[in-house]
Amino acid sequence: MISQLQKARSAYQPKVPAAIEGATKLAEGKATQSVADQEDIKNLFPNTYGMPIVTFEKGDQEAKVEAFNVGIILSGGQAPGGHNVISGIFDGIKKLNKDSKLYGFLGGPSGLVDHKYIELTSDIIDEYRNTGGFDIIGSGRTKLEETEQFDKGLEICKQLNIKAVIIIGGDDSNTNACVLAEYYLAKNTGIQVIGCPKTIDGDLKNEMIETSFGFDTATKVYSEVIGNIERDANSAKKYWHFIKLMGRSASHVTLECALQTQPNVTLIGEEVEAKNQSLDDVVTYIAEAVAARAAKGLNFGTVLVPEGLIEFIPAIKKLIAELNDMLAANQAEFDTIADDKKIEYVASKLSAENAAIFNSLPVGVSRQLALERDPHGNVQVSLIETEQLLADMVAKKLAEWKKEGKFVGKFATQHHFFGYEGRCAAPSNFDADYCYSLGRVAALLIASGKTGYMSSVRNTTKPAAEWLAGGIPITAMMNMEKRNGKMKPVIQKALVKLDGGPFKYFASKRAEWAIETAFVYPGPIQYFGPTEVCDQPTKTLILEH
Ligand code: FBP
Repeated sequence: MISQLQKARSAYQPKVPAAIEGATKLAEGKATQSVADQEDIKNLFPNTYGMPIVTFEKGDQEAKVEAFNVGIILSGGQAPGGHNVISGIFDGIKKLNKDSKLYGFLGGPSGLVDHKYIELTSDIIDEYRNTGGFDIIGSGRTKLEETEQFDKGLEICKQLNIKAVIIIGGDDSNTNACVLAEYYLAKNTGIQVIGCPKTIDGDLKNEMIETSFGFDTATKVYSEVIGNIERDANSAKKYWHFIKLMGRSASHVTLECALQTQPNVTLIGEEVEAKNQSLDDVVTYIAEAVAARAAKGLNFGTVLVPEGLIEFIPAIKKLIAELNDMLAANQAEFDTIADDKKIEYVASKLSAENAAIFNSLPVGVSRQLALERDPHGNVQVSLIETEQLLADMVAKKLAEWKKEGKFVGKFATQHHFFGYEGRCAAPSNFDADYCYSLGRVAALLIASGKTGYMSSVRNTTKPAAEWLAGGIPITAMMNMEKRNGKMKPVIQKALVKLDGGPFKYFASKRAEWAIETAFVYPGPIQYFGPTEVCDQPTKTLILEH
């Protein structure tokens, strides 16, 4: 059974750039170079480096294209709109030749390696149009980086006569897509690899990729509930709500939600790092806002905390960097240590300075930092309860201030973490249109023989008909970074720019939002109704462009 909304929503026809509605022609721009470390990236990607940016323009007549088969992979965390990327690819390849076929590799990149797949037919695709989730084929976090994995992938592609693999993923997965494209090209396999920019975190973006899909919907869902909490806070007038928001590293989600809901305090990890703040500085900053409102009789408020905050605090960042190197160098020995002795072992291997910081952290936090990593080697920040940690530390500070007469109010807290709630929401009109268009463009890139490209749809603050469609060489987004103790080519992560429009606007308003009750209640995503209610892009996009 499906809900009434899903039923109505399945009939929605996503909007696409006018340029790709009918026949298209390809325009090639100038050669590109990587954002940094050009020599290293060029040496590592001799076949896919320097390719031009390409754009699809309105053409005169539909080119005759032979039927071709495509395999798709969903990689990493869920993001609203994944099903629309897939339906866009499906419609795109069928439009080029109705005998083309789409295969979905199951459970993420491992599906390619383990030869687990299904053919996606129109019956299946129709069930999933405009729905949230990645359940059509499932996702996973297996890292595609070994040549044996690539060769296993090649076997199944040959068996299914697959011309191209599309990897729908974040920065790490698209980096791997490029490595795979390079490998298949170097081996002359004839198999193309195309990437699509996915992540609710919003940190896979640059001049040519304006936003990653899912960010729009997820931040609208979080903003709806933050608004509801603000209204509750303003009604009951007795709690400070500490709300942690997903975004493993960058604080884009938190910043966007702040722009939408105008909470009292918003922490931005990138600023904490730039100002070289300690955990105590952050706690003092929050406590000052609480005390200032208390002085006006306002013993309630909202604090937004980005999930990645901990990693931006310079002292902790240094600690994590040493932990990464130390664990990479001592992995074999580390694996032999009994679980209850691991924390002690880690502390004994750190420099005195970092060991002192490590030992000063609450046990839950040090455990997370030292022991629990995802397959890409990232700290799993979503498991660290920063919102609770900060609320407790602010309470302690305010108790001291009370004794000194610096704080006159009451301080009671509630904690929330919003992340998973937004990752599978039914895509907003923006994400439904954007994702479907990304899929259609990916199909065109394949038909044009491109490999090592990411599907790109730009000009997204304008109506969809005016969006620009094309492809960006993935190598153009790369630089060298240390991962698991080694320098690796990776897509440069887009962090919040402190001199960018969204942060500057927020910074100009936050003093007022801290003291006043300037809350905004955005309400739920609207799928049907006036365009100014239903089709608004994020404030981040508007302020950036
Ligand atoms: P992607 O970068 O793969 O899109 O995932 C992002 C994210 O949603 C982060 O915001 C969060 O820290 C992480 O995934 C949680 O991962 P998991 O789903 O494995 O718990």
